[in-house]
Amino acid sequence: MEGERKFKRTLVTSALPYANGPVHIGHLAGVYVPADIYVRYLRLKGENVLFIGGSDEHGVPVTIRAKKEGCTPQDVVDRYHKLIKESFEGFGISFDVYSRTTSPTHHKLASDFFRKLYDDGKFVEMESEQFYDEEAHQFLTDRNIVGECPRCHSEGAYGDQCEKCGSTLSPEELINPRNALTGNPLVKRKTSHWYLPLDQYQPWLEKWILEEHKEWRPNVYGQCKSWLDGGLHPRAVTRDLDWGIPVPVEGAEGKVLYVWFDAPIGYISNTKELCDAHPELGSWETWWKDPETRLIHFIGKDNIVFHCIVFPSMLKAEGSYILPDNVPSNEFLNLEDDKISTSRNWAVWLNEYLVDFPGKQDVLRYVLTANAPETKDNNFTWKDFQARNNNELVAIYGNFVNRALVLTQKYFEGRVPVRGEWTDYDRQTVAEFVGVKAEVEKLLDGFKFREAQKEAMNLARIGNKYLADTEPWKLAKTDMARVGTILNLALQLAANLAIAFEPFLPFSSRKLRDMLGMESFRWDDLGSTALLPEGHQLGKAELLFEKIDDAAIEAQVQKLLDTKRANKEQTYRANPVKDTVSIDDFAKLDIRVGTVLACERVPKADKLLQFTIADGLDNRTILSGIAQYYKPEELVGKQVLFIANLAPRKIRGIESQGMLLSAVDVDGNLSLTTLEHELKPGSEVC
Ligand code: B3M
Ligand code: ZN
Repeated sequence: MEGERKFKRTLVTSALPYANGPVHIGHLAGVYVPADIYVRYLRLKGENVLFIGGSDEHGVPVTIRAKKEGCTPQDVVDRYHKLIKESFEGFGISFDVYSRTTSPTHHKLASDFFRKLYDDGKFVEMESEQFYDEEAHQFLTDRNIVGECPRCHSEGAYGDQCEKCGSTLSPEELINPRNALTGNPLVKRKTSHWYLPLDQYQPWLEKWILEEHKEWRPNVYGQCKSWLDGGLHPRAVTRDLDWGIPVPVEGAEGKVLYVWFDAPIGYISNTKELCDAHPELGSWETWWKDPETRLIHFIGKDNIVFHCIVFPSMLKAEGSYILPDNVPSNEFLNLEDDKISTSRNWAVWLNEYLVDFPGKQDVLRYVLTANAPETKDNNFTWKDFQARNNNELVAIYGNFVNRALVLTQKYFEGRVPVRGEWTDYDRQTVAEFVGVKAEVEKLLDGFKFREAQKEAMNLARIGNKYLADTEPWKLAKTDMARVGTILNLALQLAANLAIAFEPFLPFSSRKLRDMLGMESFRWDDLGSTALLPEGHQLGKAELLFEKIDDAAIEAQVQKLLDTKRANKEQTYRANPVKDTVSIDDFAKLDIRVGTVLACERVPKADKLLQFTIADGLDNRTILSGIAQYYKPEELVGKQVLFIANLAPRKIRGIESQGMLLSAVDVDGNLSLTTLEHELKPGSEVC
């Protein structure tokens, strides 16, 4: 059990983001900021720790993006790997390595890993029927198949999910399944794949997780339990796809490792790349195979099953690896009460934030931690962002530090004053802040980052209260020695803040250390009242944080409103275009303008309307199935388009002499085509 084991080193991984789009605040809040806080904390304590990151560059979404943009999958991942890496650097996410799953090291390691399991007989090979596009000579994955949703009947539902009604689907359920990109119809064809028989690992997983890891976060433990209670099934670890790591087995041409098989191995490959380049860190195998290594995976909640069930089963099957000690996973962060969505562009993109708020990385780090979705989904709003900056960072932390420094400049020429006898009140203040260290440690060790940051902020609150209560500016005329004692303590507190906040707000902490001219800088010094020696010369006082005004916030809100509007204009993909026709074929259709002289319902037919149309020759009767959409009286007098030479047909005993043209959208909304301005009846469409 946790706590009884002794560890020599900690290996921290954070989920490898898909390199098919930029990263947003949801990523930062869910995974990278908490992981970075944890790693910085351990480093500050002098522990042996590595922080592994990288891009996940395989998988279907990359290929879809490439096809849409008319470039290669490699182009896509090159572009986004760079952008993502820069965003993380911008926010001070302090990876020891940030590599990518297209690297040769990874391809070899993942391929060898698969081959070992294959040789050891750990997979089962099974045949199944999958959708196949005969024209493209290609099996299609769930995401590449679209069709009509069997639940809400909207078009464009994916083989795994309908985005309109949110139902989870399998491709078999779609009505009229087609290739999402080409619109080609699909057939079923047999294919064979390798499966990891998770059912065989079930008893072991039950013991390992449900009995031996009761300390995991309730959301993580709960999700694992419900997977296990539902019974595990074999999972395919290969795919028919041309983007990924080729399956290293003879006769497996055209097949690659499933992205969720290779991606977690990326943690291992990236560690290997790092250790191979820096032998002083020890061998990668020590980090992954020595039981004295503690392995921690930081992930988002949609990745729990892969990190707690699938990957550990792979590691167990391989046999020589350690297993994760903990998998701190966050819930989701919403944005302005709406689910963050890459496809709907509903996000605050990190690369854009860095441009819009230069130098304010810590503000976002602070707000995302203060609002971290640790136990339930949480919400980010720009108003809250502004309030937390102005009322907490500026008014509490920044204000305290600034007062301590400016007063020291004013009365002591920027030198740490001599400390006299402490009063009872001083001692009480010290007692309060000395306890902060143990409290923050307990919270960080338990992955409670939100609470931990709050506790760190309390140091600044204590400082503010101390200065407000002791009012050194009033004593300056009468008791300079007392002023010195007060400011000495205030400065020691400020130095404590620089340490306590380093994991959370590294940029501000750096700035504060520079202002204080701090040399010693260790976690263990937290709680000390002698961090800055008497007479020590401080640096220049600058503002740690600045107010964010309404205009900056309104600009961000406006950006989101623009996205909402753009989404209303296009949230779907229209049906693929039908086969090409020649101009001669088109010319055979005689489309004309008619004026509606009369319109009435057809008795006993709730869909039909009967129109009398003036067509510039004789009037004609046309039936149209649009009664659900229009009241007959509102159409009289309108000009419409109709096909004049369609063979007449009898419906309900009435002859319909043509067809009115209407348009219908994917949601089933219908509009009759009308004219932009009036023309003579019988005018021809050309
Ligand atoms: N790329 C999914 C994600 O970005 C996936 C994580 C892989 S971690 C090995 O949410
Ligand atoms: Zn649906």
